[in-house]
Amino acid sequence: MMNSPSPTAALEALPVPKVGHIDLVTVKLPFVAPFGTSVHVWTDKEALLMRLESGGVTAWSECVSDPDPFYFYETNATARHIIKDFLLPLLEPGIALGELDGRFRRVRGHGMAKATVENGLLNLIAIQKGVPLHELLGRPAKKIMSGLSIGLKETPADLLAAVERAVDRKYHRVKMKIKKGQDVDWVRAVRDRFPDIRLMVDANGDYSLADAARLRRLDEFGLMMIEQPLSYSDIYEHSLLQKEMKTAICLDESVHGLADAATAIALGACRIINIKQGRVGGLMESMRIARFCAERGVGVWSGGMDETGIGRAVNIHLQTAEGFTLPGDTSETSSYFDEDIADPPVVLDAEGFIGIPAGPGLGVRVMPERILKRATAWERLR
Ligand code: OSB
Ligand code: MG
Repeated sequence: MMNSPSPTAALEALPVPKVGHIDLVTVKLPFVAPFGTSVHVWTDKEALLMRLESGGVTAWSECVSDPDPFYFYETNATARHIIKDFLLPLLEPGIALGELDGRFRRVRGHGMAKATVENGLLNLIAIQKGVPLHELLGRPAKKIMSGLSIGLKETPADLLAAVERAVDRKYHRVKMKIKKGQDVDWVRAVRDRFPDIRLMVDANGDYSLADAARLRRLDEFGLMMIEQPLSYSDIYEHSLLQKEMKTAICLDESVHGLADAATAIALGACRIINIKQGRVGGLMESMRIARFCAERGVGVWSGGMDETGIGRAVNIHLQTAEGFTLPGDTSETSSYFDEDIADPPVVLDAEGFIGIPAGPGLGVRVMPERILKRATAWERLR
């Protein structure tokens, strides 16, 4: 196996910029339709945003936590607490980002909170340098593949209609949520109607090993992968299940960082990893995991947390990094929101690709009047 230089060495050497005002802003955006999973149904997006101001320049970042701990243990309230009381006090202008990363490691877990600060700083540095974020990450621009995540639907007809819309928009792959009792027949309905699409399922941890026989029935549908079939905290049992299934297992919830990815790969618990930059602690850890996986033939893709245009843009820039060979959960803004807080919205081109927003940093413009319209809390920390 190659031992190539770290993909984040140059980023780790960057000095932490001096930051003036720091604000935490909570916004609430209604979804165009409820988003159902095996763990919860969300009807809107409550996002914790961080605003950094430095010498007349403003940089935003988005925490990917939800207000509730149903997908992940962090919540918007715990993230606010950790950012405010433990992470921001470690900020020191002039130290290297790698040094800050090291200081953050003393705080165990809370990757979503860490990612909010780290991504905000990287965005700020990119804006100050006048370069797009992907360029700061050392990566050339490219067209990004698209993927839609379709929530649990009331009826198979609703599901088929949603898949049909995705196919018409030319999405590169379609993911459908499943849960116990809403799986094999629903997948068959989609497969019968769309025999050739790249299709995958996500169970959000709804099954146990006792369901192995049922899960094996999914093998006949030529799925790209099954995402997180077993418990949100499990790696070992997934390795047992993977030996029993033809379909590739993809881990989401149980990978919190590079060490978990290494464990999962060593055990053969998955053949694919969903990297949510927030869940693993930010862009730098995402790049480390993606490189690690690429060197071992494990595919990775960028997951989503139905982010606003801020987090959505972060995920787009991340996908220029080495290793992101599979289409991720990066969909059009309109699949979640009628009106987002940032412009331009994400739209697919005629071949289903997504262009990287042009301009320094994230490349999207955060619209102050839309933030004000959607804000439910605004806290100036300094
Ligand atoms: O499991 O990937 C998941 C959304 C919220 C919480 C968990 C998940 C999801 C998605 C949507 O599947 C991904 C997206 O479109 O952003
Ligand atoms: Mg998932």
